[in-house]
Amino acid sequence: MQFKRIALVAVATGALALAASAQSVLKLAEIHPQGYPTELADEQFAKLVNQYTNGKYKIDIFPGGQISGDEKVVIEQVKINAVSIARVSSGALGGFNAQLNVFSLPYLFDSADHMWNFLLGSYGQKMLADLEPSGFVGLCWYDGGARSFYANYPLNAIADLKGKKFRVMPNNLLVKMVEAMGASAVPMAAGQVFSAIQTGVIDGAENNAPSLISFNHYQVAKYYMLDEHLRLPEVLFMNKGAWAKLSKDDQAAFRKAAAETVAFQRKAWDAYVIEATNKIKAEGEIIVEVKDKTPFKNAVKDLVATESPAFADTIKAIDAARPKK
Ligand code: BDP
Repeated sequence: MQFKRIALVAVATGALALAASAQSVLKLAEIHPQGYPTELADEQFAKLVNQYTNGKYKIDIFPGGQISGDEKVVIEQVKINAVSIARVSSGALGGFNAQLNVFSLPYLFDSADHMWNFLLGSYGQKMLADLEPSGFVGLCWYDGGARSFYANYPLNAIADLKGKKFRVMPNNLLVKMVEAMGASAVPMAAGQVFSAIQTGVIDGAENNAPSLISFNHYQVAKYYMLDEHLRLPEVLFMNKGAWAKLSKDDQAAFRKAAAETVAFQRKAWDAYVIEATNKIKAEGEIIVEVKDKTPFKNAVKDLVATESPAFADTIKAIDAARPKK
């Protein structure tokens, strides 16, 4: 009798251990804090993966730059599978997968619709698949809006950039872009920008309105000039080895989950851009609309002409995705 009970307990404990080991936990890195549109999409992705794999996979999100405030470091962590999944800017991932640098060409897309026509089309999806030689599996694109300059001194026109120092993501094309516009570029991790502006190491940076809030930059840079020089899509991607360990069914579940978060993120993004813009205005941010972007486009014309041939096929597909007027 006693023996039987022990045997039963042993069986039950074994089953529990099996259940525990059957659930795999994957880490996901996100530089933005909880509630930011990409972070909400990460959460949605985690929820759907769990649901579609019947609880087999749990994704633990590390938001707010907990893994690192430097996306280059985050990507290196994904490369060695210390973290299996991350959401980063294509501006940062371009350092590991050169085809993505096309997005670092200023004024590439006319609008968000143009960008999404391209990203959701066959070429945009192929670019995700082409992350593979870099050791990654591209899961989906997210919206990162348009990036514009902001500074701790008044910005009204391109001439105001002259001789000033602006932070860019560590990426050569972005350095050249800022230089073509007349300023000096200081490549730096996102996590260092707040104190660099505060201490006067740099005069400003460039980003979308939501990031002015998530990184608190609106507190140290009160002038924001909406020249909208870049649309850098965000990318959700995974370590290739971790992906290869998933069964075919689980891979399909991950893909389905990622695909379903895209519309969710875009909706959250559009709503948050308005909310973020209103919030920084209420906090005293001086926002200047740029009615005529021609001087900005002219300043980068030669740079775009020099750099474009390296992305000829992609640019052809981007031109073809331009919405008909
Ligand atoms: C934000 C992106 C974030 C980048 C950041 C940056 O969402 O992934 O790290 O820009 O400028 O717009 O580094």
